[in-house]
Amino acid sequence: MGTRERGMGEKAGRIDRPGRLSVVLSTQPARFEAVAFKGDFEGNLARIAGFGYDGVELAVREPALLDPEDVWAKVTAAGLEVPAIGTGQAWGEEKLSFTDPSAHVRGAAIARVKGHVPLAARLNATIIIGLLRGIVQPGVDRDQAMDWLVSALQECCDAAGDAGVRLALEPINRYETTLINTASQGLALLDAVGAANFGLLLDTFHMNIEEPSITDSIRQAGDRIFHFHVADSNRWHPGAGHLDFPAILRTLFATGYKGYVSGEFMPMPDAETAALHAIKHLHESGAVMIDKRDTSVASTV
Ligand code: LER
Ligand code: MN
Repeated sequence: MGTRERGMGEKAGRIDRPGRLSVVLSTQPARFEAVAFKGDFEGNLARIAGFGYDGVELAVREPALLDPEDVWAKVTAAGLEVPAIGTGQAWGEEKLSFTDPSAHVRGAAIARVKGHVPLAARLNATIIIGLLRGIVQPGVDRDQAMDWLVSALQECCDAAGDAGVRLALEPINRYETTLINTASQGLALLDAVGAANFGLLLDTFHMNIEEPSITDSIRQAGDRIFHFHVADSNRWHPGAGHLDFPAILRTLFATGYKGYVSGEFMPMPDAETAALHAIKHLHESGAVMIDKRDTSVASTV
């Protein structure tokens, strides 16, 4: 295993680790509890790089408040990459969604996702469609909600595709949404939308609740996995619960997945301990080593 060439912000003694790892960082204060890092953007970038992560997944409520060049410069100065941008705060804080009965709200949700495209293009990041898809609201027919969802996603995929940006739909457990809880429902939605730049984000926390077998569902999703979230069964860091991360990561990398493994877990017992334990446990779980220069698999632990 050789050391990797890194750009600005390289830290002495930094060595290969399993896959490329990122952790979620909110660009502004947020209520969502499974984000270990919030506020003090540059300070958190430095801390996260110092823990040994390769990247940060940014949780962004309103991209219009950010300058893509400024974000890119700060992330790059810290020696980090941004594999993905989360959009769910627009639902959590503003209740924007693709499936709201109000055409005005649906339009605002679509505009918000399109607003993420310049930032995602600058950062070479995938745009995550999580809770922004919404729920089947009272008085709305499920087929109607699905029609709104499919056409909103087609419009967003078109806009993102023009800029070379990908979107990833995240199946989310039944306690948070009534629309798309499982990987197979996600795959059916991908087929309905029919866009090459549209894939899945699988999250081990949600999968543990909804999938009969996490590894079978990873295999089923295969090369349509665009991004991957890790938290343990209790939504603490990997290693704090009962999920089998060696089997999960082995299966994920066997699909040919070369993207980031991104930590979305609660800051328990605190953010630093969680971030450090996550790296250690994922390493001990025997993931594959990925060479950042060409993103090909370099060796297997
Ligand atoms: C977002 O990635 C997620 O996993 C959801 O649980 C957000 O509530
Ligand atoms: Mn997630």
